[in-house]
Amino acid sequence: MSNYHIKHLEEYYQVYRKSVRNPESFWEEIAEEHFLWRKKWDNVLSWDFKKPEVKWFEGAQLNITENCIDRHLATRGDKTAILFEPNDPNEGAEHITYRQLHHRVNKFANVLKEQGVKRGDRVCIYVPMIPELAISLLACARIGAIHNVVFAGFSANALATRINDSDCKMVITSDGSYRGAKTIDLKGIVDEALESCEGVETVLVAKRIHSDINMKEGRDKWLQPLLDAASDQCKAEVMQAEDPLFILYTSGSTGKPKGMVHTTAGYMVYTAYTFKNAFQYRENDVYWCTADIGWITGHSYIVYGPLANGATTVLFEGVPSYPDFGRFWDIVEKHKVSQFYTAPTAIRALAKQGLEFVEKYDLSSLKVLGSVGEPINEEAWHWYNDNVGKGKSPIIDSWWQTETGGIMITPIPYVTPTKPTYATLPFIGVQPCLMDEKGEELKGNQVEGRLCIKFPWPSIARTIWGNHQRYKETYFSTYENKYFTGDGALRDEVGYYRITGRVDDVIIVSGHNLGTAPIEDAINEHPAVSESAIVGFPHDVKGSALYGYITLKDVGESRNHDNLRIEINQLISDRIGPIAKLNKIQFTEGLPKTRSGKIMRRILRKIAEKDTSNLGDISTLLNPECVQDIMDNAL
Ligand code: 7RM
Repeated sequence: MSNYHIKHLEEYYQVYRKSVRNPESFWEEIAEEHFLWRKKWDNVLSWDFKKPEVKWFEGAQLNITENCIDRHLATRGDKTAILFEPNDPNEGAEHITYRQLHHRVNKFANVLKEQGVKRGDRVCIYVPMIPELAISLLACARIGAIHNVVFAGFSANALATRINDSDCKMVITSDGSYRGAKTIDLKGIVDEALESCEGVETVLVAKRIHSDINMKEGRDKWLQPLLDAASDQCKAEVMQAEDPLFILYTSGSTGKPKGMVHTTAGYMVYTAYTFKNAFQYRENDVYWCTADIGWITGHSYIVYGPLANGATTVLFEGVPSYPDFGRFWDIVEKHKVSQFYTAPTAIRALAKQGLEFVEKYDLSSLKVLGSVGEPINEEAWHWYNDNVGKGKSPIIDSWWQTETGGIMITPIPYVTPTKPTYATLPFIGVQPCLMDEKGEELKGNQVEGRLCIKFPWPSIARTIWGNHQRYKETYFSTYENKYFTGDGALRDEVGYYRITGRVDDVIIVSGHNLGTAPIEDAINEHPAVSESAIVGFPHDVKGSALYGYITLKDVGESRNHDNLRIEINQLISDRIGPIAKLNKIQFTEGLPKTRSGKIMRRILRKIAEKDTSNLGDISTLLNPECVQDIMDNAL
């Protein structure tokens, strides 16, 4: 038991050392003591990063839903598993207990079976943030079907690509979805996508907005009547440890999206163990991650990790700005949220709104604040720390990826002293290293390089669906025998890691390697600045020079832009050095972002390079309209 819940720093170092010296016996002990197995493994780990091939707990048999639901029934049957907070606060929250979740997942699983879904089949889930979304993932897992969740903000084209690539035979969706004051015609998007998806036989439609939609005879079926008629008992399919649990697409910098494949046992063990420790979850806590289940953060830290720990996990349908910018804090107060996990983009958007929205609410239930998705800039870190955490809730800046399945580098709250903008120390069992351009590992502290992982952890993605070669080339070919993350990082004098941004964002100015994060950090400290993004553009003397796109807090900022430019460069000069001063500064109305809130520097780089003939597919952006505006005003 002792290793499962880390409580102080010395213990962290001790358990960490153990996990690195003898990973197999370490993970075996965790797996042995904290999960329900139908059969134990024959072999804890076999791996070869050259092939690449990784297998954890081979020979073991289990079903992840028995771990996330059934085993809690005896002790937590009446505890809230999922706390659904709808888009419209007046609709009222819905508490789904573990017992109710058990019934609903079983019914849904039986419907899937009746509709011809078999073990190993792929099911596409294109559902907004309503309980049916979490339940549909679990229903697939119950019967051994492989879920492929597509974020319900993606276009018909993006949806069709993902359905076809993984050859899904069924799509689960809803009539429509709410997004603040707007509704979205999801079923219409599905209909359009399916015009180019021949393999889809059945579409199950949940009712959410009660809109008048088209139902295609023989293909489309309303979900509710099928659920009503189904039995609430469904035996869990006994799965092999390495059977795929799900596919989740992540966009590559070039080419089509990559269907990352996660398997069952290792993913379960790692997401459960990281959840328990990175959030210090205790039995009566209410935990809330604001991500969408359409991203890996939602898979691992709304659904599987929390439920495997018998936690109460909030599922929020809405947006931070509806009915006003106090919505997050209203929910924290109402449900006495203890752990709150969000993204820097959301923090910056809320910080821009001023303090009155935060100060109105009682946030004293909060114990842990989390950040994920992008480097959190210093200014946003302090805003979060001071105004949300009131200086007493540690911020866990957690670094990880769709490919890693779970959190890899993070402070453990109340254990690891935090440091703004630092993800700090590797999680238990994670062996990061930094590499230089020549492929040599940088030893010791105070070094900066490319972030790799030397040894497999249980939830590493096993392949790219249908393209193992691409998996090998993308992650295991840059450095021999190492998993390459694509991120740059530095290690400070005590061994803390700071992620400096994607390596393709690293800009070499007059021979100096500059990461985007520290420069953006300095810029964002300026009181008039809301957000910024830095890219390089060709320069005859420096090789590359810096181009900054900056969004001001007050769009109609009346101050002289030239003065602002001088002040901003002065700040950069003070914080980093004159080498990092910007050659060009363009003030923008907004920055292009992915649907999960990451700034798309690739597009900004093209504009800075004056190469806008091929911007790639911008239709999946959150705000494609800002691209034209940026192009029109480019310097
Ligand atoms: C969980 C998630 C992965 C990329 C990753 C980084 C960036 C994520 C942090 C971060 C700095 C962080 N999965 N990233 N977390 N950068 N600090 N705490 O976001 O597949 O969608 O993205 O996101 O570049 O490689 S993801």
